Amino acid sequence: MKTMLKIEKPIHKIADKISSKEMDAILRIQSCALKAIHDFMYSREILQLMPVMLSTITDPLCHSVYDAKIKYMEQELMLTKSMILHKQMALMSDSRKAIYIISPNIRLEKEECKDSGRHLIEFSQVDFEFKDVKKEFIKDFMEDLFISVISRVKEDCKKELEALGRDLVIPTKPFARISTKDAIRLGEEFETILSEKATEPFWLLDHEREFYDKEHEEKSKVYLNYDLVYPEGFGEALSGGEREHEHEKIIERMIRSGTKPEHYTEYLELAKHGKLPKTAGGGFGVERLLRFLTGKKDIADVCLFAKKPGMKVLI
Ligand code: ASN
Repeated sequence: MKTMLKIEKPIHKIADKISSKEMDAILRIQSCALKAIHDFMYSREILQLMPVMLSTITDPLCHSVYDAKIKYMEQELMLTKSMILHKQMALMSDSRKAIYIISPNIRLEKEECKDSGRHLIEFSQVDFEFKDVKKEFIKDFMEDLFISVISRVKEDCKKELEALGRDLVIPTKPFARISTKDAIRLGEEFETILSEKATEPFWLLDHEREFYDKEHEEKSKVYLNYDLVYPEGFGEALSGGEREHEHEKIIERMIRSGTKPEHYTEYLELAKHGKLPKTAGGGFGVERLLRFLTGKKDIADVCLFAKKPGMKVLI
């Protein structure tokens, strides 16, 4: 990897940010939002798991990033980009119906997205997965979760929101649903255009991501996927979908997307023996949620130790 890393701020400016009153307010809102998420998950009997951070496999992602690998003795291990495949495997037990993880992810993003305001090379997502449910169930679940988080923050963090000049609106269910097949008429930047116009969160549906996406039974190239998008230009909040679990279909999809099956030997072995359950789920970034809740333009402003693409890591 060529090193052309820039220094965003001198270390004393970073120290000012870390110790600021504004950061106190932001962290209090983060704490409140996480508590609301845990309470909601507990009330729905969703089991919390601990994160997987190293494995032989991880999410290949549908956009290109630098690989993050470490060598442990004779083995190369990947740092987790998302726990999607492990979430599916964690539901192999008959009695386990739903799980979630506050999952740290490493995605060594290309420099191009350094000014997006919403990319970090290290972040955490709230990653959840259910067995034997369809996409409508997940959307309904997520809408309830999102409304409960906003309501709690509005109620418990009045002082902090006021200090940040943020007025949060509690959205109404059901959120609007838009097929990406229709949205694409607005051009490549359809997500940004729609997000900037929107005053409430909405769903973008049907697009392709990776070999783990389930394809519509009758409509080819329509996938049972959903992205939740924040209003006011804050962009993508969550991505998720119903998952493919049948060996032959996974292989077919890997071949279609140029993914090498030999990199996923044990995972595919489980699929071949019919061990992979039928699941659906999604994940939303904690820092992106906090950026939305606090109304900050730059995601780095809501993190104590932000690591932005293309920037030198100082501490
Ligand atoms: N967590 C996402 C999902 O469950 C995957 C991702 O973040 N790439 O679909």
